[in-house]
Amino acid sequence: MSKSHYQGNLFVDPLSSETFVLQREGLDIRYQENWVSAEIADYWFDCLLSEIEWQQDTVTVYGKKHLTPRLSYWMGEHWMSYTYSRNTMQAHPWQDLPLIIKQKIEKATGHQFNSVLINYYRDGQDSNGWHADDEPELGDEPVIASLSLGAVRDFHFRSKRDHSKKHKLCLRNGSLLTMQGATQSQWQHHVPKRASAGSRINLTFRRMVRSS
Ligand SMILES: O=C(O)CCC(=O)C(=O)O
Ligand SMILES: [Mn+2]
Repeated sequence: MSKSHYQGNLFVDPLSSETFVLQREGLDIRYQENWVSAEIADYWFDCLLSEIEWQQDTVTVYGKKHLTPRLSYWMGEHWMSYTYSRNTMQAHPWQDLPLIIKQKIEKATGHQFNSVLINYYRDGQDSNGWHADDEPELGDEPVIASLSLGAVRDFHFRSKRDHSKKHKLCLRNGSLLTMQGATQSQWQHHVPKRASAGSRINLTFRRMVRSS
């Protein structure tokens, strides 16, 4: 594990130079760099960029509507709806490539998923604010598998109880981050802006246990 992959002061259990697990204070994550080769990651990036009908959602914060600073698209089973920041969204049907990726991730992680939220960060000005994926639709202690394609971006965690407790990863092209246990109930995460970053697509595979 090199310093460039992880900055923080948690105990880290290195599985290999490119894989590590952090399990402490409710944070429970596993990061695998080069989960797919750069060649495959670049190919998937190009396919998704052209095949998905990207949307820019609105969120309501303190009664004011804002456009999210990224584009996104949500796929899942036909019965699914999801409420996020007072917006209820209906899942779009699965497309071939996300379904193939889902199956590959299920095999690698041993966890089953039934939906994916795909985010497209057009450049370093796009971002994802502090939040936790702790909606009731995801059940208790959800497992979320997050595949990164394209530009490297920082990924920060902070404890919900004590915002001064923070940890930071760099999510690289072709990497897979798995978050589980109490990660969503006890921690928040965000992707800050990054000057002059190129474009990036992130897929977070989730298992919805109920509709909203
Ligand atoms: O872009 C990422 O790496 C994370 C995306 C995320 O946290 C989300 O969509 O809930
Ligand atoms: Mn999230």
